[in-house]
Amino acid sequence: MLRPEVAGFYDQRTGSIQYVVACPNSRRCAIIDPVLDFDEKSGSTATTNADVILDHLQRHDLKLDWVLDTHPHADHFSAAAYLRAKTGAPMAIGEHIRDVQRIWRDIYNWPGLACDGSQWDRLFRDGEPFKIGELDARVLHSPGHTLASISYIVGDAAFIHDTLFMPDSGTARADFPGGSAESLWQSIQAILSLPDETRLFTGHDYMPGGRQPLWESTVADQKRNNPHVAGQSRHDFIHLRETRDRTLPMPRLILHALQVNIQGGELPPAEENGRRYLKIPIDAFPSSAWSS
Ligand SMILES: N[C@@H](CCC(=O)N[C@@H](CS)C(=O)NCC(=O)O)C(=O)O
Ligand SMILES: [Fe+2]
Repeated sequence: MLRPEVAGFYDQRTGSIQYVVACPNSRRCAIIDPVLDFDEKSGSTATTNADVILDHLQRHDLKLDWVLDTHPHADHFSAAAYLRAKTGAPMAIGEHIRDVQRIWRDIYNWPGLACDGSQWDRLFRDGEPFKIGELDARVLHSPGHTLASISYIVGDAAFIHDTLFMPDSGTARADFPGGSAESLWQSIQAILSLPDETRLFTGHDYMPGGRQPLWESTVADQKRNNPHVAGQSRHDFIHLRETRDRTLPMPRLILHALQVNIQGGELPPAEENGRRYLKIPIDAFPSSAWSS
């Protein structure tokens, strides 16, 4: 089996990992989960993270086949639209993005939002195969954290985003609109049924105990060492996940980010004064925990 070359790019501000997965033979590649920088205090955007990735492509003589997102992120803006505009590469996500668009269209009271996924060039079905150069890639629908979440399996590597984190960090939360701890459990079981030596690349690392950021594990490692799955039953996992989720405040940027990410990372259009604006719903999540 052809083994992809994987490079991870850590965004310290959001604890996100962005990936370049490359075919060693053809020098063709995909970017997964790129971040568009946003500072909510000043309302400023920047393309620092995405430009580091573009620079990496140039230095390693890589040609971009795809800009991929695993799910509509709740903690940062996607840089997919920016990277498509810069490179012309097609942008893709899972087909259930349409369901997520409908949920958030109602939360934002946004009747004009196209909820057909037409903002992307391709919507992937569960199990759908595709190519990155000579590499065989396929999609595994992995709902739970969001309704639309998918994992990308490329050769012996799986990009599993917000399902399992590093073994010392457990699993992703499942309490966003459309989330489900039960679905997350099923999605995790499907990932753990991949071969033991599969390289797993996670979507976030929050550096527990102040350790260095890490993002690569294996199926065997997760089965042995992740306390959310090792020796857990489905019932216990759901209980643990739901109990913990009730204590977690919403991500700092969830209300900013979803309105951008359900449009593939496209910022709202400028108003007549040339400025773009975000819209924040008030009291949309009355039962959510407050940040201290
Ligand atoms: N403190 C972070 C939390 C972000 C967050 O909720 N991350 C999600 C993934 S998008 C998660 O699963 N977090 C698990 C946890 O915080 O235990 C923020 O405000 O952005
Ligand atoms: Fe997420």
